[in-house]
Amino acid sequence: MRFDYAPAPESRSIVTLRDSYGLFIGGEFVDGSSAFKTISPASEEVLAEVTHAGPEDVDRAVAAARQAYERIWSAMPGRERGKYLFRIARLIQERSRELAVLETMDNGKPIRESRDVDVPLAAAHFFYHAGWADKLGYAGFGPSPRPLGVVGQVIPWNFPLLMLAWKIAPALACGNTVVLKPAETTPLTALLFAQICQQADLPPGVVNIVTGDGSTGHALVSHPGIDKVAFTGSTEVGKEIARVCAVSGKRVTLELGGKAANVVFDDAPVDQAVEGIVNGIFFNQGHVCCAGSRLLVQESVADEVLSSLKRRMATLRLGDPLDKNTDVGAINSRAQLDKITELVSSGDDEGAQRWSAPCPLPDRGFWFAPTVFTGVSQAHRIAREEIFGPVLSVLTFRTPAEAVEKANNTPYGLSAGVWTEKGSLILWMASRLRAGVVWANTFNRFDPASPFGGYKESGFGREGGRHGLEAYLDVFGGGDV
Ligand code: TAP
Repeated sequence: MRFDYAPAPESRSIVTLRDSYGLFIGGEFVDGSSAFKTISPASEEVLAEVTHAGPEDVDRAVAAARQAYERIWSAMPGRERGKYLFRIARLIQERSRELAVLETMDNGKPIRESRDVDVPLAAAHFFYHAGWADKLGYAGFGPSPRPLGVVGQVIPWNFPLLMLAWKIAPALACGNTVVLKPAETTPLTALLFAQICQQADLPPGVVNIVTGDGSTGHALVSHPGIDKVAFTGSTEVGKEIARVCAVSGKRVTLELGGKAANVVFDDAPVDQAVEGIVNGIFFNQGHVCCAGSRLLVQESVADEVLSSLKRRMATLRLGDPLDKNTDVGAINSRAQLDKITELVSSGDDEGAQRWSAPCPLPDRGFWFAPTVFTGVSQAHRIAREEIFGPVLSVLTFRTPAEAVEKANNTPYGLSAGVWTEKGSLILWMASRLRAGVVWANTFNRFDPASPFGGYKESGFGREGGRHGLEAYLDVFGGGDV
């Protein structure tokens, strides 16, 4: 029997959108050189006009961050810094509904995900790092590790507020000040976060937000007044940033792309594994760096797993991201939709078999149905390149050794999943998979206390946990350690 869901839209009334937003520099919203529009990817409606920061605006932001670093923040006792972080965390919680609705409007992700994942995790990152602010001397980096200075941070559009929290919380806890550039298509929650900084009475200049496109990001990472660059985004741009920062003396951490293998053995409980596969690739429309975009399934259970998977995919509800029943929201931009479409056509051309969930797509906005490819070989582009969309490539294997070889046959190394009842096999696999995170019988689990980061072309440096603090501290003897 089929049950239809009545629409359950979350109200937009909690969000007060301004017509236009300035740059957040020195604790105030200020005008910049030019402007661009940010739209809802689900409806293509213009949401607001946002300022494009040029090099002179970035210069102003870096100067404000430097002043705040030297006059206030670096000298403030950790205990006091921690109070500001706690206050920000509490404000994120208090304004969580507003943040979730705004994130969904600007990004296109289902409200269920922004409400239950993005915003609570963003608050958790501030709470967690608030706890570290006065305990840095006990983190294993010497008795009194020093901050680095002014940090330039550039983030992508897939988890706008959460990536901001991953960047800003540890930087501030360690005594640095920041200039952050959100992605061009998703600036609005960063600008609401700027209002939260005002509400928390954060000293002016400790956090600065410069909106714009890749040229703003370039102006920021190449600015001589920056001591450290923290970047999350594509491997292509990460490589360019590494070149720009080479021999500049800047510290750099890069969190880049991925092409994770989700490995299902024949003893795994099929229903549980299918939920994990669906969560691994269709969560956030597959716009996830650590998405389980390559399913490696043991040959003896491949047919059973695939037919269960298709049955489950057919029940996914795609549509209005503000509807609380929606599982799959909008693709974030026309450009991303074009990229997904092009890679999917390459899968057709190279001979893989495509199957898409039979869900109707809305007329307006950017949409792509959850899709699975079988008959995929390791040479196919859909098995090698990051699609960053709701598209799964399925390969099979016979032995654990073959699974490891295929899983590691990628230039990336961000994450992997293993599904089996045998603990010994999990440990055997985890020690051989070249991936920063290996999930066992689950997928896409995040915790601020757990370090996250990649091998190979997925970047270097870790975010989160005690390890993540190292990226924001002078642990190599430049300070009074
Ligand atoms: P990118 O195109 O690399 O953009 C990331 C950020 O860099 C955006 O703010 C972008 O600005 C900016 N940017 C573009 N060109 C730049 C340049 N030359 N110099 C400095 N900054 C520049 O990535 P994306 O498409 O937004 O995000 C998707 C990618 O992020 C995927 O590859 C995904 O795997 C990766 N990602 C990785 C992680 C981790 S933790 N490893 C987490 C999330 C996402 P505009 O937006 O204005 O172009």
